Amino acid sequence: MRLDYVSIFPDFFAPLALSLPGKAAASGLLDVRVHDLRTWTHDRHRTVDDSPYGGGAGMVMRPEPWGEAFDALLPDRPAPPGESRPTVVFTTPSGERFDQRLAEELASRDHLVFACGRYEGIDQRVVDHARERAEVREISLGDYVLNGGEVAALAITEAVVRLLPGFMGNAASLVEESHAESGLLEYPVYTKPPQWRGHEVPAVLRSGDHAKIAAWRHEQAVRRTAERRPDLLTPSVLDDGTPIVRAAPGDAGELLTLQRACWVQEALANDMLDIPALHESLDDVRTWLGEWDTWVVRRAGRLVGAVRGRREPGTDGEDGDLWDIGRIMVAPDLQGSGLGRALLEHIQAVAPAGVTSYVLFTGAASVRNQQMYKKAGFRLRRDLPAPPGAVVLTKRRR
Ligand code: 6GU
Repeated sequence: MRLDYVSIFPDFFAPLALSLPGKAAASGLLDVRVHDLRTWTHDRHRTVDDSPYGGGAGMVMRPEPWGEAFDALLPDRPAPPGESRPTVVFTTPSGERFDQRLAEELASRDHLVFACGRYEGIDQRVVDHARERAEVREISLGDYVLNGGEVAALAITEAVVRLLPGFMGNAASLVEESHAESGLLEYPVYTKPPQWRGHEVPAVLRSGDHAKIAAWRHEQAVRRTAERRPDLLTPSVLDDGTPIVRAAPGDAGELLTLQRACWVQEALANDMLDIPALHESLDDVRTWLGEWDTWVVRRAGRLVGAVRGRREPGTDGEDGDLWDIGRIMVAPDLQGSGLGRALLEHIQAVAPAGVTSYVLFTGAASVRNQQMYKKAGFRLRRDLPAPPGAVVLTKRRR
């Protein structure tokens, strides 16, 4: 992954050389470049700001140096097929809120350019111009104001880079780390000694009873979340407030209709008439409804979306650590509305504790689906077996 930083205070990025990203850069995983915006000024005072049109307090960053910075850092030709366009991240308190989901999205990119504003902001035309040449995100860390976007860019970098495969030994260290995906805050953790300054490690953690420990941790996580972040406990709803609810047996008929509509589309896109889901009967749908955790969305009484998830049995017949996601279906007139993405988010969130990875399949030629899955942090796994005409994607749970 290539990372560029443009700022009038390039010294802010010195920590990148010593921290974990520094090590990743040394190993070749990251290509990190820091730039002084004033490189692209031409006057004696190396001016980057001026007073705002329309009046008001403070100064605004002039567009010309930014334009030249983009000329230097962004390719002037469209991305070759299979390679993503660069993403320009403007760090600004008026941006969208940064969170783990956005970190995952940025981690899937090949090239991030951080444009760090100072003063009252950057001339809006810089953002509009960048949109013509790259994917653009305006991102804020939260509802408070920093003097500039440099510290925010560092925070975003750390959250993104640790998600890259091959980073910090990766694998196991990330898996157990956070309950973020279950929508709960982390439970409290303890280590030796068992007694310290009059405080004791809870006895259950020393009992060796793994089921009891898991239950205690879950209860603690729920309690903490209710106290500190009650907003996280609200049930899954779409942006407009429409709830995502568990499917009922009576939904089988409508599910079959939706499935036919969606899988005819899949069949045409992949030039494959023998996709099994296309040929299921009402009884087939009734049967899988009993075996899968299935969720649906209703709008004006009509079933417009669905998704199902199921735990893959482990090798020993016990519950496995893999959550199999499938049948993400959106009514044709609502495709592209974000409903599929919301369903995908939801089915990950409801996976039971103990699940450590998600897996899903889609048509090899279903480009739009694959794009959505990649945006959600899934990775194409050509190394894993897939049914004929399909591809498999996986994602680690956090
Ligand atoms: Cl990204 N920039 C600035 N200047 N202030 C912020 C921020 C960003 N996020 C929160 N406050």
